[in-house]
Amino acid sequence: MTMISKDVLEKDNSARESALRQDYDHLGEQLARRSIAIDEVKARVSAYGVAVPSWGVGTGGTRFARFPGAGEPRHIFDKLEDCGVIQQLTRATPAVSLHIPWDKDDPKALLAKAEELGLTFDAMNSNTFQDQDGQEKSYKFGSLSHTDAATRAQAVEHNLECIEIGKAIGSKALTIWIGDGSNFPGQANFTRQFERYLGAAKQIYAALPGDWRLFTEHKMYEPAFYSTVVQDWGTNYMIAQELGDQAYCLVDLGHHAPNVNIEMIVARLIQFGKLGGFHFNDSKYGDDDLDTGSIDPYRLFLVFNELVDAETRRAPGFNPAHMLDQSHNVTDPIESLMVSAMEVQRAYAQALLVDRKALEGFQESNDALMATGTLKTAFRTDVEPILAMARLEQGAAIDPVATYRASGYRAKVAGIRPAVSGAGGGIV
Ligand code: LRH
Ligand code: MN
Ligand code: MN
Repeated sequence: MTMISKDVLEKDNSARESALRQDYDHLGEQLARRSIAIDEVKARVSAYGVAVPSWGVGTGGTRFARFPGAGEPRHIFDKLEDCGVIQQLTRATPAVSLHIPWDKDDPKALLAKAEELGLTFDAMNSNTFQDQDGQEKSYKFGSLSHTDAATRAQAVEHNLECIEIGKAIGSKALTIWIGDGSNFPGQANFTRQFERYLGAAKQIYAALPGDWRLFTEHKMYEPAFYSTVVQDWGTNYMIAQELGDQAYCLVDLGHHAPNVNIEMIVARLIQFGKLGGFHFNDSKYGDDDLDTGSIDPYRLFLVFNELVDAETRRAPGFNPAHMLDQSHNVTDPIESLMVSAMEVQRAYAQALLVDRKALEGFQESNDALMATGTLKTAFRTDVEPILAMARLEQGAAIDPVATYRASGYRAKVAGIRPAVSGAGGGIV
């Protein structure tokens, strides 16, 4: 089942196809002069996918307000349909990452809907950073690191349930992010709190199927503003080491202090076999959850430069999960997610163009200027014809946003899905 009619897609593509072919051939000639085979780059881009977060297709919000758009998804099945649109038009997002309990539903129905739309499920995300209606113990003072054993047990239990749901829908990973921490100096004993966290995490790890991976996600602050239990990649690495071979660190690009060298964190985690995956987004100040590549595309490229470096030298155990994690406040979330997925692909394609042999030579001879210029040459290359041709050949849209707008999808679903009021405040 396709969400956008083939007629609309083909009409928009046919208006753009001949210009694209000319651009692709021209870029092919330019790359050939650099001894790069454009078709090989295109093949790797075509094989690349980044998972969409189910929570990203609804309009996000800040702690001040949420301004819902038209046709907001009512439930996970609407969300999956929106994800189906994104995949149909970009062919860059074959999987969806679910958040439990936000997306909790009958696993058989979830699987059937995903199959119908040609989607699969990526990592499961647990949620012990909010209380749910009818929940016995509150997470106000923490979850996996709570002082109360029964609260910790409840949080563990929730993670085990996420694994069970994941098993039924073909997921192979669980991502844990907790908001636990403290707001006042002295409120929590750092050491005992972390010990409690590790104890609880070990219980979850013990229930992990043999072919699953556990991703723990660090974040410097928020919602806790004085201290956070899993605050940085150092703590995250210790967790992965303590838990075992199936435990890895997840890097959300927005979860670091401004100016932190994220690409270097990525390199370190790769070197020690603990890079689990990514939540891609962009930020200016904190965990802004802005569209990937919208603020600092060069940083995204530098992250991908590390990934392609690892891929090229076949770093042992290197197999990171790629996911988006964004909040869309002022755009149509479908458009933002399509553009973001393409930005991730763009960074990948650009990183594939880096002349690694030349770079190594410049590094060895300490030629800083030429080394950095080698990266810049790749970054400056406009790879759009490669991405667009990869889409066209896979039956997707040359210009996904244009096709999406031409389809009138948002207006159509707005006629079915009731308007949602933004009155009453904000949300995560
Ligand atoms: C925390 C986070 C984490 C959550 C998501 C909703 O800031 O990045 O990944 O699961 O946001
Ligand atoms: Mn995240
Ligand atoms: Mn976040």
